[in-house]
Amino acid sequence: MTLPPEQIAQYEREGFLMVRGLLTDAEIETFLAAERDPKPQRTLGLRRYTADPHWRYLAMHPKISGMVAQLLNGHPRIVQTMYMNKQPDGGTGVALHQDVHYIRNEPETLMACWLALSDTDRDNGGLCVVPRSHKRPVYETALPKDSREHAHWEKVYQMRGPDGQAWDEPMHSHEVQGLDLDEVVYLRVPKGGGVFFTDRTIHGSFANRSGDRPRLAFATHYVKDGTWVYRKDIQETVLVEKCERQ
Ligand SMILES: O=C(O)CCC(=O)C(=O)O
Repeated sequence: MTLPPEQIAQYEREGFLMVRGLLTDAEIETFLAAERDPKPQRTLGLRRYTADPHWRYLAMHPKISGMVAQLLNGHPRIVQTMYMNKQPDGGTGVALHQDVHYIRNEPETLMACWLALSDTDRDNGGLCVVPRSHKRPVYETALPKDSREHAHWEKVYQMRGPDGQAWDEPMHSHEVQGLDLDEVVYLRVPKGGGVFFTDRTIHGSFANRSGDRPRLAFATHYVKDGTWVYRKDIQETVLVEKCERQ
């Protein structure tokens, strides 16, 4: 399964692309069953895909990584993976942001594939995007305003440039400023579907207001081979194996 030229053009025009049927129910159940039975060694955070075969499977998935290769027009490397199990009745989301704020990279090739492991929509805190925002400059940011919608965190990251220079950079959760909220599109992504988006595409999510539907999602961030990632904790990227570039 590869992306036809119209879908690649749509991604380039809109800054995101939703594709249904990327994962089968069996693939999802295998992942979720392993999550229900967590092993103590699985504490690698954003790099868990390097040690956990279930996380690695999703990050290296041949169908998905083949599409990523098409969209990047080159060979993908994995930067990080995240599993987001957003619980009903108030599990919080990630405020509207551009990934390039959190993960500076050069040349700027960072992109994500966000996979729905349950049916997702506005009610259970599904993914939102701002179409065509990827062609805009990087936005100003400020702390997220509503703690019922978005959790707050802060952290100091070690950075290292390609010339070996090292420094510390404090970061915190934020939301982009000056956005017209009417531009936000609340996606309905069925279980097994996914959304590809660029590192400038404004995206995020809100709290899960459903009474009984967890919002389960798995995201992998990729760069094109040859890209420098500044953050030291995720600098050691991993080349996708057996990626079929179309
Ligand atoms: O699903 C969410 O809540 C946000 C995901 C996100 O920010 C990402 O995958 O980069």
